[in-house]
Amino acid sequence: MAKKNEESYDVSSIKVLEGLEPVRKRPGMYIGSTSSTGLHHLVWEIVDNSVDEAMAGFCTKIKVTVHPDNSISVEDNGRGIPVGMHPQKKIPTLEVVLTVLHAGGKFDNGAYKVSGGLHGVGVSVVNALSKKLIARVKRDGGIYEMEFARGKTVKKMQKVGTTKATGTTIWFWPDDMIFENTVYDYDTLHDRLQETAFLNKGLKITLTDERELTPRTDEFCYNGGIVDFVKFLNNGKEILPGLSKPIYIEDKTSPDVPVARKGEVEVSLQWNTTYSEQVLSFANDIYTDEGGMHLEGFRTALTKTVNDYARSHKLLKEKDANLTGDDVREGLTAVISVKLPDPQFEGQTKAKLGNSYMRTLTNKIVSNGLSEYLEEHPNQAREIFKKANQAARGRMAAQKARQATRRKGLLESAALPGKLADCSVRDAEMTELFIVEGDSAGGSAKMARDRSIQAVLPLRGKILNVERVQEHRALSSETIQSLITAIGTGVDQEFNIEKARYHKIVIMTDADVDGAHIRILLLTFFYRYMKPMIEAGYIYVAQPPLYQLKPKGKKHGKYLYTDEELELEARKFSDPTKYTVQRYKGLGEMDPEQLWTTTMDPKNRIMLRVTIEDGMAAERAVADLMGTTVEKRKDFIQTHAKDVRFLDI
Ligand code: 0RA
Repeated sequence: MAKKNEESYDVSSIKVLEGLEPVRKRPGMYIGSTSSTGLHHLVWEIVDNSVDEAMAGFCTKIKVTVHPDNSISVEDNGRGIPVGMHPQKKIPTLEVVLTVLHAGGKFDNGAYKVSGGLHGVGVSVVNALSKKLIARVKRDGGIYEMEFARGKTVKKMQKVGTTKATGTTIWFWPDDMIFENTVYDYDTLHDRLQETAFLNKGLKITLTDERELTPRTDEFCYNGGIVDFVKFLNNGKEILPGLSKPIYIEDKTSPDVPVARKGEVEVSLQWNTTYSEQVLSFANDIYTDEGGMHLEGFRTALTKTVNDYARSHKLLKEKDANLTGDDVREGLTAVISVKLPDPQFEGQTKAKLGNSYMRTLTNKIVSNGLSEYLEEHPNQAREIFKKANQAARGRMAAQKARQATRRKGLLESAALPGKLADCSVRDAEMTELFIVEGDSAGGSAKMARDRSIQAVLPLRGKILNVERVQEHRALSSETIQSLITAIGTGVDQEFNIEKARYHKIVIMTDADVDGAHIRILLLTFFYRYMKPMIEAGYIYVAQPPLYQLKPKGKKHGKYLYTDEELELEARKFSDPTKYTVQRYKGLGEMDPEQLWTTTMDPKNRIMLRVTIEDGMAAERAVADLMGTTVEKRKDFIQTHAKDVRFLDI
């Protein structure tokens, strides 16, 4: 990343709008929420500003530090926030940028900026929501410092030294009057900053955690950019022969194109031998979870180019039907990253790129780049075709399998699986289906349940890992068929949430590694085949107790659900001869009455609702866990077996 020459900055181009009171009054409007997500948003806001400097060619390094008191500093070697007097406000521009809403004021005409939606709300928003903030700027030969508290200036700007270097350091302390908690999560920072580094080839981002006795540091710098990103996503998976080097396509509009239609497109692709696709799209470094024009353009180009190649090279015969988009994307891992001066973010979560010219541009660039690649790499082209053709056959087989189940369903008039112990109430809003591991626990659950509203479906053994087989195989598995018929919604094109026979589907497994495995396999099934059920909040995980602690001589004790609870409770006795602890290894060790009171009784039980908080993380976790590497999966299951957070897969 080359540093451009310093350019003079016209301070009058800063647009002055309003003070910071509205931000403190309604923080959610500016950073989405005051939960942990909002807390981390403060970091993204500052880092995005530094990344803007990088995209404009002025910054090569960003250093993020979590200090022992959970304050954060972000240091960059960009141009530095301007320090000259602001002509209207008669205070330093630095102070304007930090105390006036929407005073970002970077009018580098046609520059790509990280902005849109909750992004790019401005450094002043971070200032408003910090109990203390120190800004240090190196610019115009000097080092300047100023300090704020809750958005108000505490120390006026001062020159504290001289330097030839340029850059900005923002050090802030999130306000505990605003945020529910002010503790930063290292993994969250790690993952996002790594992603930012992947998307900005050559930009060096370091992350340091000073909260530990021995500070942890990670350094992200990828000279391969999104090619390295794709390799990273495919790490541990078997790659299609000859494709160990991901395909890379890049181009941009010519200089004479007006700003309103200007753009750059970068795409990297690599197929693995699994059956799922993982295509991540970004616009100006923002993850576009809902896709949009760039993704549409990419998809159309990919399908058409592969079909055209297959036709012209006689891989597809005249009588053969075209490959579908799904066929071509089976096993595909790809990253699409576009840059444009004025991105429009639309959709439910403002995560869908709306600028329609980006569809045409992406389509054109990907079509040209990919057809050139295929012509120049005939062996790879043949492998890609083979994979897609195999997918097409699988798809046709799956279609037949579905038609068969539909016919069967009609003939046997909604035959429910024999193992299902259904409930008597028919109003889905009131009813619950417990999916139970093993016949014996299934038996206990059947006896324990409230038969009017609770149904029980015992599963024998493990369910198929749907991530590793083609759809037609998954759908012909007996266990999976019984799940689908019991739930009633169907899958794929036939999926209809209105037909759900229960609005609570409860996964109830043993509290051991096997139980955790079955739970993940079930969640993977729901994620891949019935995602709207997760989105609707219909999927739950039961929490059976891990222990019962009984005071000596007493018949009944207290049920405990975590190791921490056990420790707390045991401490109340301190003399270990005064109590006994029973550990429940499986549901089968509880009698029906215990199972009812601890785990199934709606008045007492603890259930966790499965959510998809972050679509991309979910996508990655599922692919990671359920892809081909056993090692990664084992690792995850063992570390997360008792960790309820894994639910936000
Ligand atoms: C206003 C104008 C310019 C840069 C910045 C702000 C700026 C903000 C942040 C926040 C973190 N790092 C930053 N780096 C720069 C443009 C300056 C110019 O044109 O010289």
